[in-house]
Amino acid sequence: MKTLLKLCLIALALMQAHPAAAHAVVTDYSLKMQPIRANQPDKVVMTFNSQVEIGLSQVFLVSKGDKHDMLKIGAGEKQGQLIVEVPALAPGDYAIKFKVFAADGHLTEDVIHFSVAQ
Ligand SMILES: [Cu+2]
Repeated sequence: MKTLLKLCLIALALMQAHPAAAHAVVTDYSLKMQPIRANQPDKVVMTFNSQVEIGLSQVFLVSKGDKHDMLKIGAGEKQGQLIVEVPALAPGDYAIKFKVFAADGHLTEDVIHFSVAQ
């Protein structure tokens, strides 16, 4: 299992070193301008520099205790835009962890940390 994990990490590192411009890198996300409001469902808009294969991509909400919940995602209005549906959250610290496939089939994995204010 550990070897497999190591191989995955190496593969991921190689993928990220790949110079193709089509790699999906997050260029903007709505949390920067619009924080999530407490105790009501909300949406996060993520913008990538390339088209994203929504069916192959996964977005998780990470909450206290390293709890992962898969979030519903959909296409945004613009190309490379992803709409993430966030359930009602209590105030606190969270993260959005995403594994996104670009149109060229390469995987990008990253984490965005955010807080929900009282
Ligand atoms: Cu690529």
